[in-house]
Amino acid sequence: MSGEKSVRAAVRKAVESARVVDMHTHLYEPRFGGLLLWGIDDLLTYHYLIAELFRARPDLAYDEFWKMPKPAQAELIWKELFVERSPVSEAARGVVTCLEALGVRPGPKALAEARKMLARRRVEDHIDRVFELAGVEKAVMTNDPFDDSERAAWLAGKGLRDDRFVAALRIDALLNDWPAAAAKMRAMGYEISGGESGPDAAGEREVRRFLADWKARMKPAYLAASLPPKFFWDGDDIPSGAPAKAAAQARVFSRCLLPFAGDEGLPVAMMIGVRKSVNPALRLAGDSLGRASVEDIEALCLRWPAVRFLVTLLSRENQHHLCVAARKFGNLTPFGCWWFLNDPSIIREMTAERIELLGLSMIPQHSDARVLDQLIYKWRHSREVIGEVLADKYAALAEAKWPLSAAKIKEDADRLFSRNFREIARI
Ligand code: HDL
Ligand code: ZN
Repeated sequence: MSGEKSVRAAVRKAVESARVVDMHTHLYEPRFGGLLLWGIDDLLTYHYLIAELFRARPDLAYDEFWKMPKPAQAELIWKELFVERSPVSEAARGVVTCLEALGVRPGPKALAEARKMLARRRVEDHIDRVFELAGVEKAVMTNDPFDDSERAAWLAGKGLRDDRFVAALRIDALLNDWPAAAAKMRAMGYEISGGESGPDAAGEREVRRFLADWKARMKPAYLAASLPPKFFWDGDDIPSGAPAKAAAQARVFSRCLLPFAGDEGLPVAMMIGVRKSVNPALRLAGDSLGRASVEDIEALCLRWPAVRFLVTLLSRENQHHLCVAARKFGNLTPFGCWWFLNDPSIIREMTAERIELLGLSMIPQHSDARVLDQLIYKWRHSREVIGEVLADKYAALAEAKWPLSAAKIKEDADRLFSRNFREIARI
């Protein structure tokens, strides 16, 4: 293969056609009933768009919005962000991409047309169609045993049946709200002894039994937690005077989670930098971000070399250091352009520095889709940008006369979009 034009075309084709293993979503198999969100009203009431509605309508009282039924919320968001204003934000443009891909003529009347079209569709058929349009082979879920409705679904024997969906054992409560997690585990029958500052030795064994029981039930690809910008992971190095919450987090991390992950060969996905509820009135839309300490992540990788860490950080300012840290530790793999970073301008910057510093040894994206249909836009928008960054790199190789083939370019793209994650998660 020679010539820049053919190289760029080959890269675009390889990236557009790569089958994706989407390593972090909030989707569910339809067996989990109402936990799976899909269709135009769920698309429009996505918390990203709710935040943008209140930008457009600062006069709107939060309670007035929250007491509206979902269709009315969707109609208001449609009116303010799609009719009164052009849908240029990433989350709004995403809805337009979905509508067009699903065959709904985009425009001010599209809401009614989309409702009519999707009202006739079975969710199982919609899953087939969306996965096909998005080029997604598997979607890793977010499965939280501390969530009462999710726990009930698993305990009712609603295990996974559709192998397009893969479980992930999400344990934020265990790390971020020890007293509440301990109380829930006791109610589930685990003898969690210890106090506000975390479990004692017997309690640690019970926490590991809890993890083992849910691993057996869910068969997760990895253990996952979202963490604040500053977190504590070393029970042997708790700063004097640290609050009980920090001591509990450090003990659970170093005496329960990490030994369990190491013994079981389970990767640990850490999503770091969330500052929860900076505006509580916005509910799920009310979280913000903060800069994390990559030095802590480096120390963690050094101390636990047998644990495979998948890490995504929420602050743009952390991204370059995370790439450098990954150059130091083979058990650290950066993944995705998460949440407020999942925007073309930042995906471009992050993908370029990752390719330049890590080559093909990283996972460029996950969708974080909360609504099934979002797989379409989150992957279409990301493939466009990631493809452009890769095309520049391969064009530069061609310029330097490096021999390239479409097959090799496809193999490289498949590493980025599925193989790297499959090898780390062993799925
Ligand atoms: O903790 C997480 O998994 C985050 O992705 C949150 O769910 C967040 O609300 C979100 O949806 N981000 O995209
Ligand atoms: Zn998420």
